[in-house]
Amino acid sequence: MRNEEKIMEKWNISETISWKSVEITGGFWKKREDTNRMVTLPAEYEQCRVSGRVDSVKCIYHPENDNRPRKGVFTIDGVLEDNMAQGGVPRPHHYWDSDLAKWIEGAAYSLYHHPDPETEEKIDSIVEDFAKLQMEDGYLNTYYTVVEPGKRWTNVYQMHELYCAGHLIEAAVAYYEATGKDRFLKIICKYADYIDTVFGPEEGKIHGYPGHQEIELSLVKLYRLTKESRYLRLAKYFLDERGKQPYFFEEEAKKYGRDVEDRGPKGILGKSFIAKGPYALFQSHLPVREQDTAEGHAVRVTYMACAMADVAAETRDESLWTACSRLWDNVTTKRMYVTGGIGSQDGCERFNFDYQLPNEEAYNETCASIGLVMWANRMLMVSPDGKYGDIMERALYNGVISGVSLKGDKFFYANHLAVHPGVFEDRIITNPRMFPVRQSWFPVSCCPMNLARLTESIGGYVYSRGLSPDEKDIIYVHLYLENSMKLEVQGQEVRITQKTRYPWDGKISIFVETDLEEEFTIAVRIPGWCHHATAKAGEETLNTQQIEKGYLYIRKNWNKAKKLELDLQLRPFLLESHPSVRMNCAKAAIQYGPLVYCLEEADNGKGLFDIMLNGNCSLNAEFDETLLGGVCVVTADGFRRKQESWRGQLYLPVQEGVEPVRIRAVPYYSWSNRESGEMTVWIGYQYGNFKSETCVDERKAEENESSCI
Ligand code: FUB
Ligand code: ZN
Repeated sequence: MRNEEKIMEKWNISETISWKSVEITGGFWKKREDTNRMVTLPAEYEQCRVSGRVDSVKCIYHPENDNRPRKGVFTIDGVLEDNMAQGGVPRPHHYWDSDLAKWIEGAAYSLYHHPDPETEEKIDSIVEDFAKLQMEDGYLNTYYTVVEPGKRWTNVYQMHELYCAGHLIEAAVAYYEATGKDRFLKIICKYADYIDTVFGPEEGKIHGYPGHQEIELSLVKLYRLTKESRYLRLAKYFLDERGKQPYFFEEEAKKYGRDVEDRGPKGILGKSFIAKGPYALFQSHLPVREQDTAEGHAVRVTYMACAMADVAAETRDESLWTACSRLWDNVTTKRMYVTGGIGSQDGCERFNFDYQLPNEEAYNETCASIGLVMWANRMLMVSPDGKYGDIMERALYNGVISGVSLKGDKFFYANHLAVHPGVFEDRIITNPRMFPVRQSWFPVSCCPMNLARLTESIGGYVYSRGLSPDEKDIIYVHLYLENSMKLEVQGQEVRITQKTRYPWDGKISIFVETDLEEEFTIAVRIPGWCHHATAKAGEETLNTQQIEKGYLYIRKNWNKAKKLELDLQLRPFLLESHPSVRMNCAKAAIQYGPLVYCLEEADNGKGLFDIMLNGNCSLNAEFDETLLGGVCVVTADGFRRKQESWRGQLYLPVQEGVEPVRIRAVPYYSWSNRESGEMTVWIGYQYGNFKSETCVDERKAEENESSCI
């Protein structure tokens, strides 16, 4: 066997089954998709219109007519708020193009299964504005055309030109795939071709890379669509160039006379802000292949890792894949919340050191969890391993969809794991993206649009197709949701339909319709949380012990078997954190299937942080269709200290004595859809047993008073 064949043999790459082939037909995700299409996307468009984003592409802003103050180069929430408040023509922000692009992308996905001329017209009109905005040479960026003309590529470090370009590319690919119309795609290819003439290893080009990753993964998408190898080459170049010395960001700053130590208006940016090395905030402290911990801005890490996995898959690049897997392991075993939230630190929206996962202050940008889902999906394509599928599902059902209200028009940017409204009322948390209740919009509104595009393309995360060693098809099922999917296997049509009430019920029926008489494999993910699963193919009961890396492989003539029935036993259970997560010591969280639960004041009254469960408590799950759009409520017997027995004291000697309470927990994603109040995911937990009888009432008041601290 030749060497390269040996290397190829190691790779077991699958291909995604496009969102186009998968129609969501009912259940949990149909509701979400419908709300997304009918409420979220229109609400977001309206916000983009009112805030000036839609019109910004029309070039109606003229700097010479604008006397409003500028607040430094790195202008975020404050400047955007001023922009809105002061009236006049809004000054386009340097990443508004990306907001519009993400909206177009989400809306484009919706058009395929739900054609809607009005939405299509809105997209076409923005596309026409972009067409007019585009320069002769292909350059396309609103900010640098109307706000700072003549300064393109002078601050690739901070000003998001390549980031915006990446989102435009993703939008154009989606719109082309959804409608077959190629106008936007042609505009975007011209831009990508131009970018390829500007950046690269050749003499005379900029030897640089973006401050905010995104273009890399989008270039791989464009390559996969067009088969133009220069797009893949450029994606790889951006990855390879990152972290080389001398640092590009420093060279660029020097070239344009900026202070390399400038930390921006909030004092949190700059070369040396985090300890891991220069530019670690932007994952540029080391070449990507040498990075072994996830440092800095969380969304950037995920987008970079998506591209690393994609490029590794396309080019069979082992060291890139190894580095990507190392980052994955670091994030998911040491730096991720139980909800799949990542990036615990609000300053710079970044990762913290291992196990630093505070609950009230948790930042957990919705976009970062979305990035984690995208990353997990790409990991699955390179290596079908349930550890990726499990995290994809965890993030999706918890940290991602918590980002939008059940009605679809309010959003979380930061996703806390515990909330006490007083912390916000007293302005202890003042970050303009952190709130105790969902908001209609944010000056920086990356998250709402990101959520919309993910929800609308959820079908693309359900399946993939791989090959067995004897070259027979394997259809992987990564997610369980009601849908109908069509594909070709060995030249014949196969339709796969899922029927299920998942995540409320673990029974999943997968119907296979085909005339194909040859065997092929369906591989279903048995989630890591599932301790007991049964499966039947046709009438044959399968051995669910024979799981390979989280998947049960079932090879059959599916024309004969016709149906696969899976029963993933769902029961609520308690889980704890690694002992090094000090914030969660002596605490447990409730999980039911893929859903993480929380306590809300609306169900349990005030003082959630004093509630305790113990090892003997039995958890009960019951579906309540009238609550929060229909959810399983988990109840259990717990304990809490009696507030009234404290008689105005702050500290008292420890006493055994608590009152019993019946706790009611709801899925984390559904919290904050009723009156505002306290919330906690982690609940006090006693490993031993309490004496359940209350005894505080029997204490003598004098005793209390004499011994209080
Ligand atoms: O900078 C562009 C986007 O806005 C980032 O991905 C988010 O974290 C927010 O800063
Ligand atoms: Zn965001």
